[in-house]
Formats: sequence, C-alpha cells, structure tokens
Amino acid sequence: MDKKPVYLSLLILCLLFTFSSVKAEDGYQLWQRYNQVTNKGQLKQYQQLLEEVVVQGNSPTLQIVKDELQTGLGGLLGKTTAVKESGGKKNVLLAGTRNGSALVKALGLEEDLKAVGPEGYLLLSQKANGKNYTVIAANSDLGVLYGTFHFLRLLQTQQDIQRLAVKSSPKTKLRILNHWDNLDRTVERGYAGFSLWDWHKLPDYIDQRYLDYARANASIGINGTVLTNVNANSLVLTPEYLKKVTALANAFRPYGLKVYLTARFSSPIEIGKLKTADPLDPAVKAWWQKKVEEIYQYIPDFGGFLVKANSEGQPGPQNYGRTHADGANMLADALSPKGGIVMWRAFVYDNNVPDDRAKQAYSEFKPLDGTFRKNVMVQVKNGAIDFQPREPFHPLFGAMPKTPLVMEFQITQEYLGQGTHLAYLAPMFKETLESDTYAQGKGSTVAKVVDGSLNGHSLSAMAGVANIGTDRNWTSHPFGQANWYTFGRLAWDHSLSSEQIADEWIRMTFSNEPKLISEVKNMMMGSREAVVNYMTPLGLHHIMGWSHHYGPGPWIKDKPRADWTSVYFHRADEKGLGFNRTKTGSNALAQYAPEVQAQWQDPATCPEKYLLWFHHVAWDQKLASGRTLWDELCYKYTAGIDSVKAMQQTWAGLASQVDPERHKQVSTFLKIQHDDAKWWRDACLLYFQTFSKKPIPAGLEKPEHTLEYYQKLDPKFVPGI
Ligand code: BDP
Repeated sequence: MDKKPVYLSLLILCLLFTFSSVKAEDGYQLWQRYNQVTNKGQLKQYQQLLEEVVVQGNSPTLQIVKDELQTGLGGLLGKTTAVKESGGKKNVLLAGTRNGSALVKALGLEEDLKAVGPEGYLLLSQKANGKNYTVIAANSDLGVLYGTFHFLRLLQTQQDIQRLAVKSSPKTKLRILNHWDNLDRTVERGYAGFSLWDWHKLPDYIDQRYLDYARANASIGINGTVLTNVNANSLVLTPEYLKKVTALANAFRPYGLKVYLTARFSSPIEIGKLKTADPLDPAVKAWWQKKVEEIYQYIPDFGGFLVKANSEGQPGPQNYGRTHADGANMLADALSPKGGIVMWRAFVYDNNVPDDRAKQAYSEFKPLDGTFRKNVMVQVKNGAIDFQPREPFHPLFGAMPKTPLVMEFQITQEYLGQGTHLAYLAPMFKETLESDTYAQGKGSTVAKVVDGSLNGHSLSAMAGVANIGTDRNWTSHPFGQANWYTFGRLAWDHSLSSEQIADEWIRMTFSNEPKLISEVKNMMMGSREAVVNYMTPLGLHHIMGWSHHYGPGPWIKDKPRADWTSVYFHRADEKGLGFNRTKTGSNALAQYAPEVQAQWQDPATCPEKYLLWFHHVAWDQKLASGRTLWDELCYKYTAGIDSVKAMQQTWAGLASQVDPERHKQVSTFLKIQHDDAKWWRDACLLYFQTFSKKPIPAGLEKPEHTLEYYQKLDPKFVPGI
C-alpha cells in the first residue's frame, strides 16, 4: 500500500493544528489560561511597564506570588519573565508588603494600606527615585497574592495599566465553598464527577488538583472551604480522617484557604461512645471540647463547624428537647478559645408537616435572635424553600438583626438543569442580594445584612454550595465555571454587576474578541431567565422530578411528606394555580416587613415573577401582557425554549472563535438543554391543562407526546443523589 496519502493527511492535520487560531483546550485551566495578549498596543504597554519584576520577601504564599507572576507574565507577554529580589531597570513591577519589602515601605502608602485591611491590596502606578513602579502592595502576603491575581486579570482582560489606582478589600469576611462531598467520594447534588478529595490516598498523596483548586479559589478571593457534606458523617472527626484533613489544610494554607468541617450532632454517640448527644449534658460538652482541642492540634488555623441539625432526618438538639441555640452555643463554646466559628444552618423543617414549609425557618429561628454566642452565624439559603430557579429573598434576612447571617447560595445547579444546562447564576445571586428587606427602612438590602454593615456585625460570610468535581473541566458544563467564578467575585464585592463579571470571565476563559464577548455575554445574561421560563415561570416552584430533581414532575403527590410533593406547592385546581401565602392563605407574607407585604399582597402590585409564589390566581385572570394566566403560562414556557434556540444559534456562529473541544461540548449540551426545555414545557402544560381545561393558544407549538408519556419517563441513576 502506498503510504504517501496517509503521511500527507497527517501533515495537513499537523499544520491545521499548528496554525489554527484556536488551540485545543479541555477547560482544565479555567479562567487562568494566560494566553498571549492579542491587542498589540496593550502588549507593547505591558512590555514597557513590566521591564522587570521584583518581589521582596519570602514565605510559601510569596513563593506562589512569584510563580504566578512568572507563569502569568510568561504567557501573557510571550517571553520568559524572571522574578527578582531587587532590580536596576527603570520600569518595574513591584509586589510586597510594607513589612516584608523595603522598596514597598519606601513608597509610603501607610494610610492607604491601613484602609484596605488584612486581605485587601493596592494596585498603583507610582514614580519614585526616577523609576516607574507598578505596585502590588498589601498588609499581608495573602493580600499580595490577591492583588497579584487582580493585576494579572487586568492583563488577561487587556486593560490599560498606565495609571493604576486600585484599592480593594473584601466586603464579606468569610467567603466559603461548601462541598457536599461524602467520604466515599460521591457528591450529593454534584454533577461533575466524584469528590476531589481522594481520602483513601490521603494523607500521603497530595494530588496536584488540590493545589490547582486552591489556586483557582485564591484567584477569586475564596478563603474557606467546608470539605464535607452537610448530611455529615462523624467519621471525619476521628483521628484517622483528621490526619487526612490536615494534609489538605497544609496544602491549602499558602493560598489562604481555611478548612472547615461539617459536624454531625450525634458524633459523641457514634464515635465517642456516649449515651447521649444532649447539648446540655456535661459529658457531651466535655467531649466536644476535647474533640475541638484535638482538631486544633492537627490544624492550628481550623475554621470551625458547619452544622445541619434537625432537618431532613439529621440529628440535632431538638432530639433532646433543646433549641437550635442550645446546640449551636455548645459547639461555639468549644470553638471560641481557638478562634473557631459555628455556621448553624437555618434550612430546617421538622417531622410535623407545617401549614407552609416556607414559614418554618423563620418560625424556628426568629425567636432565637439574640441568644446565640458571638462566634455563631446562622446560615440561611437565599430563599425560603430550596434553591429554586427563582425564589423571593428569605424572610430571615430581615428578621435577625442580632445574629450575623451567612448567605447560602447554591452554585451547583440542582434545580437548574444540573450538569448540562447553561444557566449563568450571577443575575440570580444579584437579585437576592439587591432585594430590599426594609428591616431598617428603605435601602436595607440583603447584601447589607450579609456583609454585616446594616446591623454592625464584624463577622460576615457568604457560602456557595460547590459545583466542582473530578471532571477534567471541573464543573461538567464549561459555563459552570462561570458560576464558581461569580460566587467568588460577588463574595468579595457584591456591588459588581452580572455583566461585568461575565465580561471578565469570558475574556479570560475564551477570548478578548469583541464579537465573541458581546454574543456570549448576551447568552449568559438571558440564560437564567430562560431556565425560569421553561421550568417554573411566574413564581411556580418545586415541581421537579422526584428525588433526582432533574426534569419536570408537577404531578408528584402522595409522598411521605406533603411538602415533598409538587401538588403541595403549585396547588393547581379547576379555579386556578399558585400558593396563597397572603392573609387568606398560609400568611407566610407576614414574615416580611410591612413595606414588602404591601407590595406583594395584592396580585395587581405583586411582581409577576413572584405571582404564583404568593397567590392562587384564576386561570382567566388577565396579567400585565393582557393575556390570561393560562395563556401567559403557555407563552412563558415557550419563550424559555425560544431562548435556548437563540443560544444554540449564537453559539453555532462562534465556531471559528472557540477551540473545537469546548465548542463541541457546549453545542452538545445546548442540544440537551433544548430537548429538556421542551420536555419541561410539554409535560407541565399538559399537566396544568388537565385543570385549566383550556387550549394552548393558536400559533404556539403543540406538545409532542401525551401527558401519560411524560409521566412514565423515569430517568435512572441521575448523578448527585
Ligand atoms: C436540598 C438537597 C439535599 C440537601 C438539602 C440541604 O436536595 O440534597 O441535603 O437541600 O440543603 O436542596 O440540606
């Protein structure tokens, strides 16, 4: 056989590969690709101003700074960049702290540095001793690292750096990922493979992934990680596992990432051989105290405990007739001498099904405000039900002024299409943060409650349930990376806009091409609303498939608890649709400030996005569009699919601007999303139609199958359960 044609095609392939403008990429590098700057003018500016790089001081964290600058500038500027201890050139990039760097100290900056606090930093263009300095200065090595990542981001996004005057410090003190990772490496509600923590090989083997994970977190300011699932296993508190946790803590420490664990309330019984876990029992208190001391011997900077108690079958103080405060305070007392904190979750619902599950957290926790120790924070989900595609803000944010509240967002898309739907979550997070609780009059936003400024708390925290796993690209969907990124950026600065965060992320993750940026941004900005429309428009909620939560299941009923069913939440009947939470219904609305109530209690003034959350509305009721509720529902569901179609078209048009591997994956996932959107629409409309008895408006596509067909669909082994 003549081999020439084979060689020839191989050669052509190689040439194609070499000269194609977009290299193959698998997404592992996240937003830290450091590709060479494409804007020639900017590149020239950077090369001139960064003639020499000087980092003074030595520590594991500063070593990371040096490595990052070397790698980052090497890639961005396309030439090897040595990092030096001192320099002689005229244009210098200088990084360090006042204490560790004589050159930084000589620049003054004392007042400015004071203002940015322990984790903040300055990025400045300064002239001194006849030199042009580009300065990354901070009070701590960690601040220098955060500043370094910010500086590199400016280059990655091709910004002008000639006259830098950046002062940045985090608005929220603790910025924490919550991993719902089990010790067997499955991840509850995880859709990106298995847990990153390879417990079996720990403590000996430190996977490079741990360091890459910590580095990615540091680049967006995340400074804490809860390693284990809220549905906790007490084994993690045994010496065998604590040694493994120590190895992770040691690996993460230079990146400023503190380790926290979930504490199973019944641990004193399970691993301590006690007869009780009653928080007021002296033996139980003593057990936890000893346990905490032991943990701190292993991990001197251990962050503390996250606790899910008396919720969904988890043990807790109520098993012994005690309150959440009794339980939280007992753990807090054990942690306080060491500087640790307790994050006690408010996601509770007890065994007696209440009249409205949405009311329960408030009913249980509001009376406890003011009774928690100083080192207890109460962790509250963004909304009162459970991470639905859209929820009004949780009423507790306006109701516990004496207690620092942790915002708990879900980054993993349990109810938003899991690992295959494109849903950019910044608009959702922002919607909650910008909501006004009116707790102290107009302008009492959830953001101000969370950052501690409204009620004068020095402790403040934001938590995000992670979407990260062993998938090569970390998050299953390439756009899932944007949600991890967003969480970190908003925890640092909740005033950033969704557009701005998307802009940065796109430039760093894909490219700085204007057409690509604007079109991808467009896709992202509309994507969450698209999900709301094809899943739960107009304030519908909790109508997903049983247990796995993937796909529609508005017909779910007759389960062990009424408030685990869909019919409990949508209340469809011949008259109409929606949950009446006003005075004539469950009156959950009474948990909000009068100003909020005034707006939401009347269906005419209630924003339509929350309409069916608070009201049971007649099928014939006219809405703002002039359509009846039924027709509007049909239009919204259809609009959801149309948005996905539009995303598919846009993405197809970007084929030449994105590397083939990521382009193909996103295209394929968009196809899945489109088919799922149709599944949601057809199933929900057919089901609700059995109550409304009305036709789907002329001009709208008819469902493809019968209701029975959709009711029989039963996906097996959906990940994340
Ligand atoms: C729900 C999840 C469940 C979690 C629970 C929680 O379905 O897996 O354990 O929240 O937050 O969203 O505790």
